[in-house]
Amino acid sequence: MKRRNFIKKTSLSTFTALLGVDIVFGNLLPAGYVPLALQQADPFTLFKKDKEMKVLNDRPWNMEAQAHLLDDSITPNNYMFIRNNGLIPTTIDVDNWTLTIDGESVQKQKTYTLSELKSKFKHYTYQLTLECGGNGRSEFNPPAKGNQWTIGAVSCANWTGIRLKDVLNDAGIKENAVYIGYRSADTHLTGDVDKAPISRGVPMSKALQDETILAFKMNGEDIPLVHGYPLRLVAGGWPASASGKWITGISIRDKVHDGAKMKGASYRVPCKPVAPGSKVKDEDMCIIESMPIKSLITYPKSGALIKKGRNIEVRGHAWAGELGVSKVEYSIDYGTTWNDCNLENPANRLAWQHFSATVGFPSTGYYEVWAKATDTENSAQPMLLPGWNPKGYLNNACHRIAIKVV
Ligand SMILES: Nc1nc2c(c(=O)[nH]1)N[C@H]1C(S)=C(S)[C@@H](COP(=O)(O)O)O[C@H]1N2
Ligand SMILES: [Mo]
Repeated sequence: MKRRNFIKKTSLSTFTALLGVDIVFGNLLPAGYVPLALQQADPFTLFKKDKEMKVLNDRPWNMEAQAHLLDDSITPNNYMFIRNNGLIPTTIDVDNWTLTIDGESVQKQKTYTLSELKSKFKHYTYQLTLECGGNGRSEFNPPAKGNQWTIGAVSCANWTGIRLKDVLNDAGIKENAVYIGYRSADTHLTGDVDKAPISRGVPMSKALQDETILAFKMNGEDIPLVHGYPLRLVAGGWPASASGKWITGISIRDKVHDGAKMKGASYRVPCKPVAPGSKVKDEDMCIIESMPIKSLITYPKSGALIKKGRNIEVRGHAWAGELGVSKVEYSIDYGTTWNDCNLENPANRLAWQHFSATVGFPSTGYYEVWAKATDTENSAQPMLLPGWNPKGYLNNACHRIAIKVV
């Protein structure tokens, strides 16, 4: 009798997660066979992204939105940027997925299954802003290596999960705890299974905040595979690199976490401003924590034509890391004069805030609309580039759109 090798259960669940529907007869797929629908898929189909999203890299996959695509108050999956440091896991077995809490400062190392986590701990839902530390990198000079993000590496989705602090407290936190560090299931680009593509973390104070969650749902559904299915750490307001996807472990550390991309120039900036192009000593680099005040005009689309005499509603979002936004202003004269926008309260702490303004233009011709947000500690966005740093992080310059009045 002929023996057929059937596909492993783990690859089957990954295919199912990618396709978003059950594969009927999936248990009969031959080993090594990739379903046609996935073989033929372009990244937009594969990740269910809008065709106007921009692909920055395909190994690893990195994609960003454009400002006008981010007009929704809560970012839907099809407009959410993708940032991967390694290869998306191909062996997700949800039924046997576990999370281990360990490290020097855990009282008792503990391993939970996904269903234990979901049944044992209370569920919470928050809108959380995630911005890549490198968003805006493309504008720096001298240029910084890495994905040349323009303005589209930011999102604010509705995340549902359990509080990280509830799980950490369940395992027990020793008094000498300083930091947490995550482990995840993606693979290093070299394929070396002993190397993590990324393993970052946050200080205990951030780990223990109410809004720092281990999420299993995004916008009310299973998290899409590329965004961290089946379990994701979400630490809103900090560089999104702190929000580990495909989480399998959290270590409670007795020192600053020293995993991949915690050292050198990775997600670190000069502690004090430096001249563009400077070499900065390792000990003069500081880990990025709360992200700076920033805003984005999501309507109208840059380049819009407006009929003379017509007012338009300009709108967008503003966010300020751990802080709130106290004010958003707009200018149509290159920052010479500013007018207040209406500003809404956030849905919860760490959610972005919506702003709008009715804007009129005095005559026909070319204009720019600039938006400038100020945080609750009175820091405002710089009009043009902020301080240069080796990896091009934290560009929070005012967003500008072009308008033609005809
Ligand atoms: N496991 C894992 N988690 C990760 C990453 C990664 O490559 N692997 N990238 C990080 C970075 S740098 C960013 S900006 C965000 C991007 O999240 P998104 O792709 O869901 O938008 O995920 C973070 N979490
Ligand atoms: Mo990032």
